[in-house]
Amino acid sequence: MNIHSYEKLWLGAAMLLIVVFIATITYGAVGLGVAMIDDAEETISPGDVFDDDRFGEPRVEQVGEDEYEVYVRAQTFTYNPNEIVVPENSEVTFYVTSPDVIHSFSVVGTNINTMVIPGEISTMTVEFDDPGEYGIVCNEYCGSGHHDMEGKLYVVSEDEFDLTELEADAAADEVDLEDDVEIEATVENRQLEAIDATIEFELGEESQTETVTIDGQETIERTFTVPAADLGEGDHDWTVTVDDYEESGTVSVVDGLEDDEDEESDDQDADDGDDTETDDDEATDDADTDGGDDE
Ligand SMILES: [Cu+2]
Repeated sequence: MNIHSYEKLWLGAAMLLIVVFIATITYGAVGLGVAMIDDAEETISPGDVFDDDRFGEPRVEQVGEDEYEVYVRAQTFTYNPNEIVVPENSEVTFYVTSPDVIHSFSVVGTNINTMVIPGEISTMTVEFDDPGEYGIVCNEYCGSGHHDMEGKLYVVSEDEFDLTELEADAAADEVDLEDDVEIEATVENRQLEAIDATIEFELGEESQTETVTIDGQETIERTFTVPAADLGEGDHDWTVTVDDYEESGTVSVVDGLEDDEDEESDDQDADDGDDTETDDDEATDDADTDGGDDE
């Protein structure tokens, strides 16, 4: 049988191509460790994802000097956290799972690209040397909102990076004119190293600034107290600022708020039918009134 020389050439090229493909896949699997998620990895029941220590509250965590762990929940049709911030020169391990359907977690422009299967935890470790901004997209069709499923990954300079969290609120939204208005703030430093932070309270015209050092993985609590009388009746805006973080709200100072409440409790006493006590109270009240009249 005579085979044309060109045909021999193409046959040879086709054979070579097959060998190259097999070699590439083998190198990827053995050399680079590219693998499908399988049951050999840790599993999690999709129904327990929201109650899980790691995935119930997805977040970035510092685990070593330049080592971070990021827990991500891929769910219809968003990523939580939706914006991930890590520092440059860091080694970051991503743990991603899904409570609902199959998604993917792909960081555009990097080789982070994994399927996210309910019940499985996809794990990838990546090194980020330089600051940058990357889009995160889902490339597994997951439903009607699939095209909107996206997030952001920011790699920032070490100076810019922090894991500080501020929570602040008023002890009560309505305060009697005779009481104190209290604004409570909690500042958490989730990094391993101590940080210096400036806590600034503002309430109406009043303000207070304090510089604190918060040890690694520690939380501090501060309360800013202002007598309601100093603020006067009405609504007062408050703001708590810790470096770049800010929380704000409004407190109302009401005259006679407590009197209203007292009347309500008095009514309750009367209903209880403890007549003796009520009589005593009335007797005292009368005495007081008399005393006042005399003056
Ligand atoms: Cu999707």
